[in-house]
Amino acid sequence: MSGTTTFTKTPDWLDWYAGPSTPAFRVPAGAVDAHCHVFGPGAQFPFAPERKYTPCDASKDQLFALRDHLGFARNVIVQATCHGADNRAMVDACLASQGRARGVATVRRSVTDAELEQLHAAGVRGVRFNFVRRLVDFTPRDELMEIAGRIAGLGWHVVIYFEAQDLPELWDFFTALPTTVVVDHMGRPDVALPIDGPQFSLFLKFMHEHDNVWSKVSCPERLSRAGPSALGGERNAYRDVVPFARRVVETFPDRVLWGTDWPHPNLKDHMPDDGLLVDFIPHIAVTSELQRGLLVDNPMRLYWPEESARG
Ligand code: 0GY
Repeated sequence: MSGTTTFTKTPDWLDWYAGPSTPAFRVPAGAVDAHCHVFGPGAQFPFAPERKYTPCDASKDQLFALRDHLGFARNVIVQATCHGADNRAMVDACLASQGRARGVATVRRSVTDAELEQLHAAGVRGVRFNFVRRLVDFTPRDELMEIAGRIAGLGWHVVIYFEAQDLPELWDFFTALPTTVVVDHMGRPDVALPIDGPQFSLFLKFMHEHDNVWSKVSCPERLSRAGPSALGGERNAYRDVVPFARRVVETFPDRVLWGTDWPHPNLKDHMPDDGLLVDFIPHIAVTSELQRGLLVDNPMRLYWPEESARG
């Protein structure tokens, strides 16, 4: 027996977009793609038994090729739920990056201090707590709070992923976290609702009242109802998400991050052209100063503080 497991993708799963276009927008020198993943390859890094989906392979070399094609300098590789708390694929990518990737891990209460230190040495700077029910099983809050207390000592932060309708119920837990807290994809607002309505206002209040809370203004392709259709030939996709992301960028310019979300797990309707996603950036960060904060200064402060001018 070779011991190698082969995996079959979840039905209807769309592979990542091969041959992405060259963005019209040139990201500033030193830009960081602060939300992306690696999947396997499954033959080398098997997917976790408890996963809720089986992805296509998306290797570190393919991620680094995309980084270079889009003009980014660095990546933050976020542990995807299909790998559970087995961080080996993410760690392997960080170690191979020659210092150009940091990681966000998933750990369980049973993780040892030595394992946390190993993750730190590999480039991990945060843990991800996922509250999206289609992606993970429930983890008791006391377990998560215990992990947060332990990783706080390493100077790490907590990345949280949740759906907008769950913020009220999660508020007390989130606001008790002892670290910097980074929200994935603006807390997944329903962009068909008014930007000044109760749902998005609660998210803005969350950031206003807690200056340890940051947000990724990522994933327009997940949030959009309008989809990727371009207006008049302009590279102007996902325009219904623009007011939401722009509001967050302009209100909290020092606490925002941006990422491709490559290889875009769980998309079944359309797979974005990552070049078009980069061209979303100047619509939400409309000055070069905002763009520099979003793409360089903020992620450097969080993930490479030792190299950051403002660290
Ligand atoms: C994302 C979004 C999703 C999936 C995951 O770890 C994951 O499986 O994050 C999703 O399905 O919405 O940020 O990649």
